[in-house]
Amino acid sequence: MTKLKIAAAQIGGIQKDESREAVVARMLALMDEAHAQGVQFIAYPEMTLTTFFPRFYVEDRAEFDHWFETEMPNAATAPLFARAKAHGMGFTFGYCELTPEGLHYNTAILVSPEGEIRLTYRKTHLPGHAEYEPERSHQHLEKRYFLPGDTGFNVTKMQGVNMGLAICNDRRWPETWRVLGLQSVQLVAIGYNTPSQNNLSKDEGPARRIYHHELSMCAGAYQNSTWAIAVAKCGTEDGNHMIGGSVIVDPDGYVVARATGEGDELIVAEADFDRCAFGASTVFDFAAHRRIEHYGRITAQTGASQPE
Ligand code: ING
Repeated sequence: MTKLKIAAAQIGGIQKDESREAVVARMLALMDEAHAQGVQFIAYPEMTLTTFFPRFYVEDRAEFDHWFETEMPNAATAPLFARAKAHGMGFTFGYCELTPEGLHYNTAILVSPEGEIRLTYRKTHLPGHAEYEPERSHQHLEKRYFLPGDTGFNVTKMQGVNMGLAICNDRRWPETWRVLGLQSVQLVAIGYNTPSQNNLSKDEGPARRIYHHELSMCAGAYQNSTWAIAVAKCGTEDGNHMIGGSVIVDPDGYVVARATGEGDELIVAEADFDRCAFGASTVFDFAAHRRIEHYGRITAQTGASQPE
């Protein structure tokens, strides 16, 4: 019987001029609150340490290198590692990574209760665009500031649970979930920063954004018999609004916990990971039911072809 008390630590807006130390203090407050409730694993959002700066255009990308971490842990985040170790808590959070080779990634790490970085994941699916596009109501320049990740989707056994990571837009792609599912994942943690307005369509506002966010999370969890945590950085950052809606989803695709606000907020659930086994051994028994001889297009094609 493997059970863990798991939590999503939703983070409200981080303003451009807010220091990493101030953000880490907010993260520590949620970690302490989680510990008081017996939480054993806590997930923080994508790019937890800084404002969502890909909304801003800058000609010389090097001007934005100050949003990136060149080592991890570092002075600003060491208190987080120390507190988690003191609490015996596993955790994950996202940050912007600048490697010694000068490569920029949108990264998330999985850290064991002993303080060991067990997974480094670099965001695969970068939404938006790389150049300034005036026709958009706001910019979304992740393709300008980050490289597509080079890690792929991996699973590691931590605290007795097969855990995997993804980041934000990744949750919208079934490939993300299935590659993790094919590694027997039991808990997928996904941080996100999702603008509440589509920058090319006035028809797509917060309600539809929340719907598609939950649809993606519930379908992914159900179709791969896994628990899932989606944790937002949300609310307003320098006048720009992002949806909240952090959720914890069970292996049947049901939301078992949901954030109610758009600020710093902890949501908690008791996860019984033995519940993954039923789906994985019946309707989603991959070995018994999948027919890979018919799936070739998924890795042979990037874009869609047209019928004759
Ligand atoms: N944000 C958004 C996300 O995928 C987005 C961007 C929203 C793309 C809605 C497509 C549709 O949640 C990030 N950071 O990926």
